[in-house]
Amino acid sequence: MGVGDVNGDGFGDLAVRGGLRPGEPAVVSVFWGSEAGVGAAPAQVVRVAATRLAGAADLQRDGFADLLVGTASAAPGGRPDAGAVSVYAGSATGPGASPAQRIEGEAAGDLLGTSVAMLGDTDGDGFDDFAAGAPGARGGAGSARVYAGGPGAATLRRTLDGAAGEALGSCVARVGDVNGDGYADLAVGAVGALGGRGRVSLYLGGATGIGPAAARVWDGDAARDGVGELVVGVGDVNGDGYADVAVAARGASLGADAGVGRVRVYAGAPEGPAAAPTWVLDGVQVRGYFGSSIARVGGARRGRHRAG
Ligand SMILES: [Ca+2]
Ligand SMILES: [Ca+2]
Ligand SMILES: [Ca+2]
Ligand SMILES: [Ca+2]
Repeated sequence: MGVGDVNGDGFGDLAVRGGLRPGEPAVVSVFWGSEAGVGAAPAQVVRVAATRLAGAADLQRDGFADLLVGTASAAPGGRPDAGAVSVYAGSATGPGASPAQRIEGEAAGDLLGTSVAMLGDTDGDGFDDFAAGAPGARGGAGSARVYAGGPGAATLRRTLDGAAGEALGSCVARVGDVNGDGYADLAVGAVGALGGRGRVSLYLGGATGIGPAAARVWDGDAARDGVGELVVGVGDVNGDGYADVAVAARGASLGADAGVGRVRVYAGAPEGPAAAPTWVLDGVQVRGYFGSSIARVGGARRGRHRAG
């Protein structure tokens, strides 16, 4: 995945996570970008039990992009599966072998780091902010946490708690600025909500950061649709200056056809995206699980607002 410019040389860099074997650390390899493209050999290798990666943000505004690594299986202080999130700070020599900051799950089974996302600047202070999901917290109600970047370590700014069984924080997503007010916004998935139908909640940024209440919720139609597993900020797909959001339902059935999958795209707008999708994309294959992965395809940023 592209992680921004980690070593500050003006070229975007790339981080690649290797496969996970039980009991063994995964390998995250960082490749420097250059005029000639991406180097063939990694410039730096970090061994961590990584489950999720996020990058392309500068938390301390020092000119170096930083890397987030979520490790839901970590056992800090002997608490199994409490999870952890590590911040690797970019520098002239790269992100360093050990994290600049490590945030640990509070209780066994919290699964903090199941999801991580750099958000951009949610409170307008010039420092990028990030979110991490702990879907196992509070007995499976789950929580999503927003951390504010700053000159030193990032600080916890907001905790969003799910209701019983919701597994809030199954995903957290960088969605950009969906309502064009200059503050980055956040989408959070809860795969267990509504008896397994799943829900995605959209929270708006503002002068005090991400708000405590969802501005919009999008509910799944049926159990096993998988709504809340994957939300992707797809940038501004219709060029109106407002960032747009894709919500996957990879398990969705179409009539009698099981597991075809569906992706709903909600267009950003001054009042935020609507309850109904702007575009609906359906898979074409039974058990094709359309929507298992969604990538933002880059393009020129036009329009009145910076959407990304
Ligand atoms: Ca930085
Ligand atoms: Ca900020
Ligand atoms: Ca906004
Ligand atoms: Ca748009």
